[in-house]
Amino acid sequence: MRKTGKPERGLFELYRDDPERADAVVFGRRTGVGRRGFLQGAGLTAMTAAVGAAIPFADNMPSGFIPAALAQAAPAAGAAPAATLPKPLQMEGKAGISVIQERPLNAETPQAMLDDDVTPTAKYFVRNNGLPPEQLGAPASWRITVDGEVNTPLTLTVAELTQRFQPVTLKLQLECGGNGRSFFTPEARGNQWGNGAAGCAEWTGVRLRDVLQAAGLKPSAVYTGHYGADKNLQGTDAPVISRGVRLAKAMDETTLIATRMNGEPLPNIHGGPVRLVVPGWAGSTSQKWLTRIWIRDKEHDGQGMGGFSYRTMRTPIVPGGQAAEANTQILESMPVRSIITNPAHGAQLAANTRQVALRGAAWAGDKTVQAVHISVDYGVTWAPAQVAPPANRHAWQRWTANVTLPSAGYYEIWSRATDQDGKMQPHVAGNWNPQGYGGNPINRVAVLAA
Ligand SMILES: Nc1nc2c(c(=O)[nH]1)N[C@H]1C(S)=C(S)[C@@H](COP(=O)(O)O)O[C@H]1N2
Ligand SMILES: [Mo]
Repeated sequence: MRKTGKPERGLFELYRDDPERADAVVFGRRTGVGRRGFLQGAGLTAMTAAVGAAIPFADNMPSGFIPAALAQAAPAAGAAPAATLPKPLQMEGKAGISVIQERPLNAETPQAMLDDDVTPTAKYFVRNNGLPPEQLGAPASWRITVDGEVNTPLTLTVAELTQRFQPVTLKLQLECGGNGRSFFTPEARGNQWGNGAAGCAEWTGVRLRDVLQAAGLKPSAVYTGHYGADKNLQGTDAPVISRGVRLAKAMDETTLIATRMNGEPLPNIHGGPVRLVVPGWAGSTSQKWLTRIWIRDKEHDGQGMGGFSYRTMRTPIVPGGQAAEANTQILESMPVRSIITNPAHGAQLAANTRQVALRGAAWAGDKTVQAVHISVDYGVTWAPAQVAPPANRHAWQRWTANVTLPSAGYYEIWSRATDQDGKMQPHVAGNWNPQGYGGNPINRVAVLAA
């Protein structure tokens, strides 16, 4: 959309506010009018000025390409001090986390802060659809109910839960269904997450499977429905969010009812005293402040399972176009994704740096990651990274790679993961859907080498 009456500003602002016009300035073409070729002449001069350095691989930049330095804002230099954050984030010591929304509270981890093998709680993203319960009482006396298609409905206190069932500790990767939403064009509805609505913490709890077996599943049991104690923003009694999973996922031995996170009692902000952890599936299935698991004889139809919420297209539609509800399916296992956690996007490398040691993470919902490939020349050549196996099933995988930059200048480091079935991250977020789930384009980090 052209904004009229404004003077031409820096290319960064132009790309942010009017990418089509910026594209025309840099590449000398108007969108929809056909391609004029590669970046050159005045376009190259403008792009070089905009990114602040020579562009050694400029010849490889395709027409219409928006440099990551211009398309994705770099995090502000220096981590945001905790004191400037909303109270609940301050209390958890989440310095440096990026607040996306204050009510309900939503905050993502800047990608470079996901550099730990196991994500510390102080860095872990927060995704609330409503208001966390305030009066918790004694955590051990919190009750959860299991009912529905079971032989013996159960009501268990957290103390009973942890005494009666075998404790399990696993590193499990959780990701919001909307992670990567900001990469969709046109913009999809919802929090504009980058890649940081994800993390891999160490969770301790009991297997949901063990609890369901104790209740005894009837043959009619096919699905779960999850309920929590948070309050909606409208002040009514309607559940904030109530998702569920197919029984097979509920019975997976890595699906936990968790009471501890990274060796500590589960903090309130992450659902304490007790939550579900359904690794690899859209984070909305991992009910926080868990109060009830309703075993159902059909797909659950709770808050957040209808309309376009947590639903993706069965067959692709024109991006931004009209979507039919009948053409949607509930979001389950998340698609393959890789992130570069070192260096940070926007990093200025020390003078004469030509070898860069990269670190990152990759995960693929229920699948494992088979490979991560790296390119520093806009995708013309790709080299494999060293990908570690997951610490346990459904943990994310860490990867490392070394790249050589031929000279000083502006570079983009790209990472692209491939899952065990050979599915790769696409160049741009694909299968557009109204609420922007499953956006997993290749990761691009801009760096300047002096
Ligand atoms: N009760 C309840 N559980 C919830 C939510 C919520 O709003 N209420 N949000 C869900 C969503 S969408 C995600 S991505 C994860 C986020 O967990 P976190 O805040 O611990 O990172 O919690 C899920 N569980
Ligand atoms: Mo989410």
